[in-house]
Amino acid sequence: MSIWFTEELHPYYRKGIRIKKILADEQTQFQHLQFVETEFFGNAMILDGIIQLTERDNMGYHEMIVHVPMLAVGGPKRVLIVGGGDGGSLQQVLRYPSVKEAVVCELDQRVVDLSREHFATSFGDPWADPRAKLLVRDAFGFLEENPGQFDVIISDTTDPIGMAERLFSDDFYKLMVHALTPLGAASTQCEQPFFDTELIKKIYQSAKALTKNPAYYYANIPTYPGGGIGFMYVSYVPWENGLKMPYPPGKNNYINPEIHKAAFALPEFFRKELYG
Ligand code: SPD
Repeated sequence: MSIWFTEELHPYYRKGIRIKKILADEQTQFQHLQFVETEFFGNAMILDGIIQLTERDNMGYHEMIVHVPMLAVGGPKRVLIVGGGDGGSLQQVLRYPSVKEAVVCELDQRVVDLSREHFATSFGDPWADPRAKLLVRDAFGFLEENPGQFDVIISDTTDPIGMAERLFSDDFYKLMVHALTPLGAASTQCEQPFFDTELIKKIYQSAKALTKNPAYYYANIPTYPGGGIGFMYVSYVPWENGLKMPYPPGKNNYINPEIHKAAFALPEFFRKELYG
């Protein structure tokens, strides 16, 4: 079998990947969950018709969303991942020997179960690490119950549609910053400069009102709209602190010192929109 999957996140833009085989296709309590074997990108997870990750290009996303705040904080002990049921961010977090506990707050148990099965080649089984703790619940309540508890928070979410929309709100950013330790740092999935300029500006304003050194950075991921995605770094600690820190044990496939620094350089139209 060889079929094209076309993603239609935006009404004015489409992209496609060729699929060899459908590995799983089910309606969970929360969403339409699909795992497919693609022709070029390895296995991929699709939620409600939107590509979430592929084995071949997820490293740009997971290494950048994780290592930028982890390195900036230096020696983080307690880490929270909001969403992230596929295990990609967890795998990167657990590379740090300083981490004592990595909590993943994921709403959909089926995302975890099927990712363990279909991404085992890429991610191993990070859930088997005794430091990993899975909470199948909504993150809002958990953040509320845990003020000042986490050195790093990673908001590894879907797009701001339906139930995930709240994770892009001012209320969420307030709760997230409240759950950080004073010198902690957060990073959030923060969409695409061309397609989501107004949303990113709004989020930057929220982050600016809550911390001293927020900044937007970007990674190349060919299977996402526009070929990449950005992240909001949210902290009192400047992201540049991380440039001096050694990488954790294990192999990097995307981040290196040059990419780390360059990721914060923004195209002029967007830099002006965001920073004035
Ligand atoms: N438009 C696609 C955005 C996908 C963001 N979520 C990725 C989850 C990977 N852990």
